[in-house]
Amino acid sequence: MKFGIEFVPDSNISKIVALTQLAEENGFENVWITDHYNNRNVYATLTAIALNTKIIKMGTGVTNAVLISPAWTAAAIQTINEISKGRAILGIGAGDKATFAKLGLSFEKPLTRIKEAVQAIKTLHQGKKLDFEGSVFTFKGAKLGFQTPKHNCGAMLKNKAVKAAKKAAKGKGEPMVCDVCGKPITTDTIINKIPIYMGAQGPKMLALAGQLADGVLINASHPKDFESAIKNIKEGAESAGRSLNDIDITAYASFSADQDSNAAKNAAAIVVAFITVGSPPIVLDRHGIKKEDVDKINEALGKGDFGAVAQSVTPEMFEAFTIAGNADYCIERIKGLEKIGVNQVVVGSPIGPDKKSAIKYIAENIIKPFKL
Ligand code: F42
Repeated sequence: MKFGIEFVPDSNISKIVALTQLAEENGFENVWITDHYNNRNVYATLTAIALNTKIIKMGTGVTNAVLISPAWTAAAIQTINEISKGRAILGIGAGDKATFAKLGLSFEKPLTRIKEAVQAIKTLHQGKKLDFEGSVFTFKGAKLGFQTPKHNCGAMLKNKAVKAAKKAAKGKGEPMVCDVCGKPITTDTIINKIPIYMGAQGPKMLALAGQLADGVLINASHPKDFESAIKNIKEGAESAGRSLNDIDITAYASFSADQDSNAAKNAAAIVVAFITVGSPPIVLDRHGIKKEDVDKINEALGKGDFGAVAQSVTPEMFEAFTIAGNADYCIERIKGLEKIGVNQVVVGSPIGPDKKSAIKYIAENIIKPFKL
C-alpha cells in the first residue's frame, strides 16, 4: 500500500510547502494538490513544493481539460517534472461542473474531452508533433519545445545523453553511461513519460481510465464504492489489452485520524455533510442513507447553521464517506480497501483535527505498521 496526501491550496503556499515537507519526512510518497480556479494556482503551488522537497512525488489532483488546453497542461506538468527532477504526476478529470457554470463555460462531452486530452498530452510528452482532428480538440502541428527524458532506472537525463543514444542507435559512436545505475543509455532505455492519473467516479469514465491511464483517483472511502469501480476499470483495461495490474487504483479519501476517535470524527463532520449532499441517490441507497437525514443537512446548510450541519451527520454517513477515527480503526478500513485491490490511499480533507499532528500520528501509527 502506498500513501499519498491531498492539500487544497486555500491557504498561503508557504503553509502548504511546510505541510508537504512534513509529509515527505514522515513517509508519504505522493502529494496531490487540488485545482480550482478560485484557489492558489496549482502549478505555482507545485513549483514551490518541487523547489523545497527532495523525494516526494507531486501531482495535480486534479486539473481539467475544460478551462485549460491539453497543450498548455502538457507543458505545465512537464515544467514541474523538470523543476522536481522527474517527480511530477499529472492528475486530470472532467472538472467541477458547478465552477464552470460560474465561469460561463459549458460542460459538454466530458468523456470525449478527457479521452482526446489524455491522448494529446501523451503524444506531446513523447516529443512528437500533434496533428489531430477530434470531436472536441483540433491540433495542427503542435509540439513542445522541451523534453524531460528519464533513464529506465529513474534518473533524469541531459540532452547530450539522449543525443548520444540516438547516434549510437544509427551505429555512430557509443552511448553514454548512466551516472546512477552505471548502465548504457540507449534509445530503448529512455523513457519520455509522465504518469497520468484520471479522476473518475462514473462507470464510463472509470472504464476510460482503465484503457488509457497509469492510475485512477477515485473520490471514495468505502469498499462498497470500490467494488463496482474496480469492475469498470478492469473492463476498460481488458478492452485495451491491458491488465488491472498496470493501473494504480487510488482511494482519494476523506480522512481524519487522531488518537481520540471522537475528535477525528468531529473534524470530518462538515466534509462528510458536503459529500453526502453531493452524492447521487444510487450511492446514498448503497450505504443505507435515508433521504430525510439528507434533507436535514440541506436544511441546516440553507440556514448557514454549520453547528446543526455537523450534528445532522449520521453514523451511516461517517461510515460511507470518510475514514475517521483512531489508528486501529483507520488500519482496519485501509486493509478492507487493500483486500479489494486499492494500491494507494490518499489522505484527504480534513486529515485530522490538526493537520500537523495528524500527519505525524498517521505516519507513526498507520503508515509504519503497513510498511513493516
Ligand atoms: N475536480 C476539480 O475541478 N478539481 C479538483 O481538484 C478535483 C479533484 C478530484 C480528485 C479525485 C476525483 O476522483 C475527482 C476530482 N475532481 C476534481 C472531480 C473531477 O474533475 C470530475 O468532475 C469527477 O471525477 C466526475 O467525473 P465522473 O467520472 O463522474 O464523470 C462525469 C463527467 C460523468 O458524467 N461520467 C459519465 C460516466 O458514466 O462515467 C459519462 C458521461 C458521458 O458519457 N458523456 C458523454 C461524453 O461524450 O462525454 C456525453 C453524453 C451526452 O449526452 O452529452
